[in-house]
Amino acid sequence: MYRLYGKPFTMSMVPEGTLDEIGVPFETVTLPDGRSTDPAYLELRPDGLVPTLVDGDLVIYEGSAIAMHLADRHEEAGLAPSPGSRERAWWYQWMVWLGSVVHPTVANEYHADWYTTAPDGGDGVRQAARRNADDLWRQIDSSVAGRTWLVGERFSTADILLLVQATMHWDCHVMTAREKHVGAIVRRIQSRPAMAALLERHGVEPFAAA
Ligand SMILES: N[C@@H](CCC(=O)N[C@@H](CS)C(=O)NCC(=O)O)C(=O)O
Repeated sequence: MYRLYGKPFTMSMVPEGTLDEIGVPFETVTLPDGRSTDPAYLELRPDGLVPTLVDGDLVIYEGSAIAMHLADRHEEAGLAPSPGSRERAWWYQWMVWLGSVVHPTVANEYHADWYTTAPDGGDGVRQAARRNADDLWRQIDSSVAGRTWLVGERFSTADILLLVQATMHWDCHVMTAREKHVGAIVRRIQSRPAMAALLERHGVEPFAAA
């Protein structure tokens, strides 16, 4: 059985939501707050962050990478476009970009103290992260105009990642009201039963109707 190491309201929601959508049983291990210093966990993920998935003798970390691996392992669930297709190329684009550009901007906001050595520098980092996050979501809004799902005509792991990133925005309800196309797509994503249950389990208030 898969074992997923995670924490409430973190990137571990992405592989968790992927496993829920696939419908396979999995075990979760909830780690305490902060970077783990537990040597047994550091053997699995050397930076002490979550998520990490153990799949038999395979250990894999990075939320986007885990979700992509799971989509490939369970092709029948249809959570990734066909290999070699244009949609597959865009799926890679969004999985990598949301995980490696948007999420760190969010993390700058939550963990401002990780990004400065100045004793009073946290506020400046936080303000810059908020501005940068707003800029990114404005950019995302123009990219998702008129789309049903983030990639092609089918729901995919990119939608799970988009929803999770939207919930992590520092002022997510105001942002999704302002960015109308983002608001429409995240409401569609959260209306799937597995996604609604995921948000509820993590204490996230659903996005309100427009
Ligand atoms: N890009 C990494 C991000 C990992 C990361 O920043 N994890 C955060 C949660 S989203 C964490 O473990 N923080 C420790 C804590 O806040 O307790 C991934 O997707 O795995």
